[in-house]
Amino acid sequence: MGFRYSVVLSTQVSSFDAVAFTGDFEANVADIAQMGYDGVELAIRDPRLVNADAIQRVVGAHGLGVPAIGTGQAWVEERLSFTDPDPDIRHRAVERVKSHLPLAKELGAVVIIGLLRGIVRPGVSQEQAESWLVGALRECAEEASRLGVRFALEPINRYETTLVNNVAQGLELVDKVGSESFGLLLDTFHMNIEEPSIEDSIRTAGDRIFHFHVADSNRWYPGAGHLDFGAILRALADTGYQGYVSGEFLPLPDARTAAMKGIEYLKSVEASIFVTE
Ligand code: LER
Ligand code: MN
Repeated sequence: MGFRYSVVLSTQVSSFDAVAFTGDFEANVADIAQMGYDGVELAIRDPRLVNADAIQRVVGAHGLGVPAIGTGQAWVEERLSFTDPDPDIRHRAVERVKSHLPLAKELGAVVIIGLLRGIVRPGVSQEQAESWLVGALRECAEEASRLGVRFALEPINRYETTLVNNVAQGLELVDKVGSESFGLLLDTFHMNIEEPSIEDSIRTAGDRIFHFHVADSNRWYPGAGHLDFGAILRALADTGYQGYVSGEFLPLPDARTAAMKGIEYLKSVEASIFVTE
């Protein structure tokens, strides 16, 4: 067996700091391929601002896949969210996610719902926010199913959102939305803060894991903190996960060094745990 590895690359300059690569798209794609990655995860604020054909051509020319498209910049830069008290903002957030689906279909990518879900805003009850969230996800699920695209919500730690912090809450939401097109993105950085046992939660999420982010405990590249990536990759493999293991870590000490050290470390851990197979 063997995992495929990818790393996050932003198609626009962004203020989200755990996106390792920004800037010249083609040069970055070439660099990432050279390092031994199998794919690039793309952070896209608005699909209308990117040239889908150019992306496909550049990525394909370097033999890389695109496992996932991140949408969080629409929250970071524009404050779109599924749980804003303003119905127009909620509507625009749903439309934005729907607008990612055709590109995701072309690229064979999962669309990520991270920060775009929003937070419980002052004056809004938790129940109300959750009900808006389920409604928005159902609307997206209908379109995703129609197109045959998968999308995934990422449980995010309590310091970044007040909605869906852990795997148990994520799975509850998956049940409520009730669509085969909708699953979870698990991220080891958030799991380290929120899960009693990262490995148990991975096993519980099982085939609902549509995508997987890796960063170490300090959000540096894997190997720079104290997470047990041997146990984590073992648990992920046991679920039958067929997707990519995608690096989303701080560009420290710089983006290239982090990406290189990250994949080197993950491949060595993988080799050691599957040595007998
Ligand atoms: C996005 O994938 C993520 O992990 C969040 O921390 C965004 O802030
Ligand atoms: Mn993440």
